[in-house]
Amino acid sequence: NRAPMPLPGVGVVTFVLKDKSLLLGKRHSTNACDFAFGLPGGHLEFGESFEECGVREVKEETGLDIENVEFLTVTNNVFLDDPKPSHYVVIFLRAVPSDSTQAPQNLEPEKCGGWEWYDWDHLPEPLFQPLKTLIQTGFSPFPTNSNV
Ligand code: 8DG
Ligand code: MG
Ligand code: MG
Repeated sequence: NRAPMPLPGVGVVTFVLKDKSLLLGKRHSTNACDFAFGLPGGHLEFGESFEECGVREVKEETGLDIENVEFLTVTNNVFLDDPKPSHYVVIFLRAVPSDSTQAPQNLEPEKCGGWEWYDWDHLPEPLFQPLKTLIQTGFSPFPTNSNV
């Protein structure tokens, strides 16, 4: 008669790339005065492809339309010691804005303090932990032989 084991969640997040910049949002955490910079993204819905989920979440959270959506990598993020323990398999995608002049909008102000383009060489701090961990491995979301 034990409680069922929780299952890991699946998150899909997207590096939206513009020149040498990427889109980051200031996430509010459960602790009201706490925040971290994260990518647009959310939970994979039943029946969705990774790309469909990435396009949908970027649109819902920022209003931006994206294209050239590509899978980059996947990480396993286990945070058992957090106040609210979590386990997410996170799919990282990259994409470019369909219209590079379109400005991001903060469509979920209860979750996010706003979206901005940040230069890859001057990323804001603190980064959301799973993103920080990935970047610390030397990972770059930019295509190797081009400026996006
Ligand atoms: P939804 O209801 O819109 O589906 O979900 P959401 O409220 O937008 O979920 P989210 O927290 O933005 O993303 C789901 C999980 O993905 C998040 O709790 C943990 C994981 N995740 C990472 N790294 C990142 C990241 O850089 N950005 C986002 N948005 N989520 C991330 O592990
Ligand atoms: Mg989200
Ligand atoms: Mg969302």
